[in-house]
Amino acid sequence: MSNNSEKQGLHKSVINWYPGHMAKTKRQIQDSINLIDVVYEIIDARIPLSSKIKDIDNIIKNKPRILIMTKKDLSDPVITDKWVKYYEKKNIPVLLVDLTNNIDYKKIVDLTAKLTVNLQNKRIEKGLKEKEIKVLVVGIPNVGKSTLINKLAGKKVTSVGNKPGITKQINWLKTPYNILLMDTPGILWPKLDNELEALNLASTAAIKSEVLNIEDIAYYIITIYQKYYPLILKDIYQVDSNLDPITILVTIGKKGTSSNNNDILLEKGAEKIYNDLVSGKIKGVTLDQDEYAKI
Ligand SMILES: Nc1nc2c(ncn2[C@@H]2O[C@H](COP(=O)(O)OP(=O)(O)OP(=O)(O)O)[C@@H](O)[C@H]2O)c(=O)[nH]1
Ligand SMILES: [Mg+2]
Repeated sequence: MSNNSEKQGLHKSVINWYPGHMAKTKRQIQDSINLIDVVYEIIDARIPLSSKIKDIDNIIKNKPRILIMTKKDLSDPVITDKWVKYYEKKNIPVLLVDLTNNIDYKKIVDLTAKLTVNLQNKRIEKGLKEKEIKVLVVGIPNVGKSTLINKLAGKKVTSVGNKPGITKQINWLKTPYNILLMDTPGILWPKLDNELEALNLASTAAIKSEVLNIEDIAYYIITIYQKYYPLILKDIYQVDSNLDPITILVTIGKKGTSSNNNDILLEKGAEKIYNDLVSGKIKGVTLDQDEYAKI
């Protein structure tokens, strides 16, 4: 990886992105954590390692937690299964969901009720009525926090979008399940000093493509396809997966443009590769392969 990165001119100094609202959100979460009964920690099934907030345990302390892996419809099912087992082995309750359907989110309601049954029973024993369960929904940008909240609310109560930074402030939102949800802006760690991780975040639009460089991101995506998913190159893009990544990008860029300028073709190819992955047109891809976790 470091060789590729040097070739592409990817320097650590560029990967220093920490908008002010993230630090603020983190502080606000820490200030209200005592109110919270359950935490939904949201990660993207395509990057189950890179999308996990590094200091999450410090933020959410020992609150009951459900690790929710979204975008199961977009990830590689074989590798995803390994990641689910990896987290389950760490005794973290994991739910794998596709938030584009109307079924999967119900598993979240059921597990929340299970995790809070003791708390509710204690109240009933004391003659109190069941309390509304306060849930913190936390994760990096663009993993589907607000989409999940809209599903649980049964209607659009918060904005969603396929780019980072849609949610700008903390909001409390009601659901019909006696669950009150706290939507939060995506947070990241101050320095993205792991290049592979930064490329994974950029390839799934958890950070803006401008934070790195679209050609570097596309080059990286091509290397992933070459190593793990060569059929995507062969069948979807009709290119020879054994060519070097730059030639592959230029070849893809040629489709739909009359230019002969290789720089323009490279840029067009890079944009196509990036947009096709980010938009979900390309499915069945996991960027954090199982070898990274030695699972
Ligand atoms: N295919 C697919 N798309 C999903 C899924 N969950 C969310 N999305 C899409 O992912 C994008 C991001 O969703 P949001 O709910 O805005 O993400 P967020 O975590 O709230 O993002 P920020 O507010 O920017 O932190 C949207 O385009 C959603 O439609 C899923 O399970 N499958
Ligand atoms: Mg949001």
